[in-house]
Amino acid sequence: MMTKRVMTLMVTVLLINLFSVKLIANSVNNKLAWFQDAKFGMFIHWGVYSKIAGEWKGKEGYNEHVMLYAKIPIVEYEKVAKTLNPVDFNAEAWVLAAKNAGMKYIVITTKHHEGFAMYNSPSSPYNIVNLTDFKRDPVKELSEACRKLDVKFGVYYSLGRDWHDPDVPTNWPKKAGRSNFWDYPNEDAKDFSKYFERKVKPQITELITQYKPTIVWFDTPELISKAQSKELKELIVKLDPQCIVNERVGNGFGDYKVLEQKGGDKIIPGTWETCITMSRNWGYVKADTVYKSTEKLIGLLIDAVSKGGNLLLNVGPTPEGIIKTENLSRLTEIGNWLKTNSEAVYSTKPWKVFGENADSAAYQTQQGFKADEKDAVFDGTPKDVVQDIRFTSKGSDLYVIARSWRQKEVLVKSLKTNEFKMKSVRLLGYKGKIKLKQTALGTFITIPQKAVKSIPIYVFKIKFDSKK
Ligand code: FHN
Repeated sequence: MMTKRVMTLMVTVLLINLFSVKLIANSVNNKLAWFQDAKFGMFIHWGVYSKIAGEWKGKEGYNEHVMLYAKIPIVEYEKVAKTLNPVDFNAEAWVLAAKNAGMKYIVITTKHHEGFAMYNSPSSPYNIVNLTDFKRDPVKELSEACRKLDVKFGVYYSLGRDWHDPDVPTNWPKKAGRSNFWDYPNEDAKDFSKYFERKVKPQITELITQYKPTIVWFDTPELISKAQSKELKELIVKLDPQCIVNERVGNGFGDYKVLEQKGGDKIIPGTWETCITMSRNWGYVKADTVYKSTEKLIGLLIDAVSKGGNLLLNVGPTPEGIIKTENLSRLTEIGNWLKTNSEAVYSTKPWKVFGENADSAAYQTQQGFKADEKDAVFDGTPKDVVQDIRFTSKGSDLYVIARSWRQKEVLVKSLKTNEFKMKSVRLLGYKGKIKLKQTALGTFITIPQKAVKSIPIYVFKIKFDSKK
């Protein structure tokens, strides 16, 4: 028979455990709060592959995976690495481009699958400061520019692929599918733990201690063990408890989910981000001319936010350190759109539904509807610029976002007379009165002719009298 004292002790221990779990959960939520409000960031893919620019020995069609697809021997790839010299690199210019676009954070590739460190890595001499004539540390300069301009700074790190290291086996999409089997043919001899101890832990430690990132963005964690993911996450938390880690640290130890080259198809609970290219590739590819329109890019941002997520939009700077005009012009236009409409994006939450998609009838009868966007084969993002509606909310206010709307009238089926009594409706960026008619079908909102924009994405802010 358990004594009263033992039972009291057990209940106390249980309560302490419950309280500490709640504390940990709260601390994770607190450190994610800025990220959940930020909604929009810049992804930068920049490495030796940028110098190769998609063309190797006269053959085109490559991208940041060129070392793998062209089976470039390490000794040859190192020769290219030595020539990297981004003389036009200007960290503040990059950060200003992001900030002016309305982006709140930047994540840069500090080591992609090629294994080359784009920063001063004391633990690995295969890095830009040590090996090239550039001699400067671009990651240091970017982190300092971010701090100066109040943009959060994040580091991307390729965890389960490193084509410069002899001990990185892979299993995607099959055994050795993403390994360096041309320099290191014996896949079974590769010991991930040696790479993990020799390169991963020292480089993550130096990245955090040298640059104090607020995000560690891991990639391709395919063969990392649960214990290693846990050890890596604990190492980061120990070095900086405020640093957030994406789910690609592996085995469920991340702080937030990642989608890639696609949007969610529903409201996704928890904290998440989708990363999407502005053109066809992540890294700079000379022949890449397939850029998404600004209308499409804003549509992708709105779609992610309406489902509770962030958009990490990618640019691939040139080997000289320039963000291309095609990127900069779109970033400026996105920033201009956000100057008018940002209250419908930042610090918002999903509404009861994420939106209303164009029904096929309405879709077919669109006058002057823009032809399908010809997107890159590599992208999973929707191929069309579709006229539809997305919702975001802030407190009791509702934002109705009519995307790619080319008709005079917007029908919001979710706002039927018998469900909501509206106190006010206004079109962001337009001072005049908005005409609307509430019916049992939904609410018809007229877009004033004077308010028609070249980028037809309109935000109506609705305040409610009271919900019935
Ligand atoms: O193979 C990489 C790819 O090059 C790029 O870095 C993307 C970005 O999320 N991640 C991997 C593909 O999932």
